[in-house]
Amino acid sequence: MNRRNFLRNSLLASFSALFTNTFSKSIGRFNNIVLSKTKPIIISTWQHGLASNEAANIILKNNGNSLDAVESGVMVAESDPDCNSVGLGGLPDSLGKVTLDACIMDHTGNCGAVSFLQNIKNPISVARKVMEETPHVMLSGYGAYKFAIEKGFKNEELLTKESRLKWIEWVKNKNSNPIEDNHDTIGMLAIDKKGNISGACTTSGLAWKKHGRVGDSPIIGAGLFVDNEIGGACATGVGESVIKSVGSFLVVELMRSGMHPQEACEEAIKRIIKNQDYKNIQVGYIAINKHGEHGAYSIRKGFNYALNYKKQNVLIESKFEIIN
Ligand code: SD4
Repeated sequence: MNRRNFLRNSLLASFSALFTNTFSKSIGRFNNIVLSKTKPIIISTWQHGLASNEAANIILKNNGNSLDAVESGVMVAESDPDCNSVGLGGLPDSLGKVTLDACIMDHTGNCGAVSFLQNIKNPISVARKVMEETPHVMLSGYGAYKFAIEKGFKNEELLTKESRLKWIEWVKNKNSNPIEDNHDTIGMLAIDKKGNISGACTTSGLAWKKHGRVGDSPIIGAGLFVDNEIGGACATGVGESVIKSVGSFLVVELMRSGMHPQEACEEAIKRIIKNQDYKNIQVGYIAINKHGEHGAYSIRKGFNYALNYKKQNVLIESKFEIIN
């Protein structure tokens, strides 16, 4: 590097340090709790994130890595029959079939996914096997099922009595509230003690969806994205809107350009509002950056997320763009 470039780079570095400092002070308004700059940290979508965070935290507390943490964490929601939008007990599609989507991504940028998977309770672990034991990123439908069975997963009926009754009700009336019926996907991001970030996202997708429909949750860049140098993001809500805006990738790229995770989530939601018909939909994002700062934002009221850091595990109401 010549002297001129050196001086220019030094000036840029000082300016950016000053900017980051001022910026960090000004972003205190974004979160309803004090900004965390703590590792480990775990953040996940919706109320069931609380129990899932606990499981992830056991791994991180014992010096485990973030990949194991997010897998074990979201498995709690997948295995809970009362979680109506994830794994066992998930609301079915229009034919009464529970079809699952999931993906996982680690700090090296490696990732795996399954989509349109049936009769396997923990799709996140199948996604991890796709990542670790195949040269591929995603397996789908019967192929994903066959792979899971080969790897020792059990065939299980995932349609619970309660979900079946809700489906019968829907078949009779064919009316559904797209906002009310469609939340509970779990997306989780974690940073371990080494500072490595991983993420996982798993869902039964939109209730009463067309048979064969795949949402954003198994799609790297849409439902989940992690870049260990920058941070990670997850999405929940109407997957079509997230896919169209490549939501989680967008949030991470906005953080790369200097935005705090809160600002990045807000900008990604505003992008949907600007470019799409958002009237009857909900989308929410959560994000963390490399420093352990977090953010969350949704189109409308009602989205919440679970944050585990500094020995606390709390449910926080997300800020949102519009009231109804
Ligand atoms: C999907 N994004 O399949 C999922 C649904 C969801 O909270 O996130 N619900 O479109």
